[in-house]
Amino acid sequence: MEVEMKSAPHNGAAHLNGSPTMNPPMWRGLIESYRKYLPVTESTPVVTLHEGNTPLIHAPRLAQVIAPDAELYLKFDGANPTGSFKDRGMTMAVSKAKEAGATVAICASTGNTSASAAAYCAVAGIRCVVLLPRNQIALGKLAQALIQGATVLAIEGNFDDALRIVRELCDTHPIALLNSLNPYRIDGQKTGAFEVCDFLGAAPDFHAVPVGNAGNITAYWKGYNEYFAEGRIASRPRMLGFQAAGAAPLVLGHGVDHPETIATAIRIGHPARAVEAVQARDESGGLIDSVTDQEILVAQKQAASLAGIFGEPACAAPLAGIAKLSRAGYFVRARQELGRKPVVVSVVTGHGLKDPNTAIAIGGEPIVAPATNEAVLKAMGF
Ligand code: AN7
Repeated sequence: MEVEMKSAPHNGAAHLNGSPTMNPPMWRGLIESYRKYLPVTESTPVVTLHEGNTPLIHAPRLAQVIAPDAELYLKFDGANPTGSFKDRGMTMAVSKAKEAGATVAICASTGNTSASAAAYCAVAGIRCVVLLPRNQIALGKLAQALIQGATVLAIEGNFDDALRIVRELCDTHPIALLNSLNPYRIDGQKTGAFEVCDFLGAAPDFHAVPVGNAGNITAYWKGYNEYFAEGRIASRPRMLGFQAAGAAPLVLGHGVDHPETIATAIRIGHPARAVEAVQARDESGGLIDSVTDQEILVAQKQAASLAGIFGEPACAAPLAGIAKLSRAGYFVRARQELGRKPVVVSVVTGHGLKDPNTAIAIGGEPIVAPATNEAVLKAMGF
């Protein structure tokens, strides 16, 4: 991977880079690392928390159980500063908002966007307002938005209602829109595809993502296309998008007015980037399918207990989807065509600690034991 080492006039930590005590030097965030692919200029103020550069983790034990005919890699975007992939889009969107002189920014959110927006606005000194569907936000995300100083509005409606309000307010007031309708969000998030290719040295055969508002599948497909057009990769992956069964407008082919799923991050019935998501599916020869909440919870536990990766429920949708495709022989066929196991990347878009309540509900109760060696050995089954 190419990491530019030029001085960064807008990066407050720039003096640390190249310091003899830091070897290798600190990752400077995705704008500095992928600057030539991003719509920034030398005068764009870079608002960064050093997001990106998240690990791509080979997960053979998990693959053995959910997709034995695939080489499975998890792109752990829960390792971003606020714990989700939204930081990739937010460093771009907030940098551009600051460049444009915005003083107030707003977003609707199922949680992660609000946590990320609040953090980057805190860095930028921009007032942040977030609209959240009341009682439908995972605990950690709400905590983040609140402590990072956003004005948090719990809307008596769902995400789609909140997004409609936000769009209308931004049309009529001088407020910066931070949802993924903002094209800079997509540009930031496409760097996830660059990292996958840079780390693997090639494009994967399949790329799986959870789909909610459909910004991320749009962004990844854009990123793969840009690397392909430049000749940095020789092929592009098939895009595999997965929605929760109770919130699956792109599978049904029409909007869902009352979306329901335990994966609150993707509890979205009218995705803003539906057209682009379908385009990514069709151009790549991929698919968008749905999985049940039960399948999601099983896959969340499997990823945590077989790969050590604790993602939030939404990230388990693609893993459940991969398992479903595997059971239907999808990867056996790909393996026969390729003459090797297909490389499948699944993005773990948000950290499991975001939603401790769901994890505890499926994780089971601890075993209570007296504080003696004997009791502990007994509890261990020795
Ligand atoms: C963990 O935060 O929509 O298809 O408002 O938090 O790009 O919407 C979050 C979405 C996947 C879906 N995984 O991505 C929000 C929000 C996690 C997420 C998605 C979300 P998109």
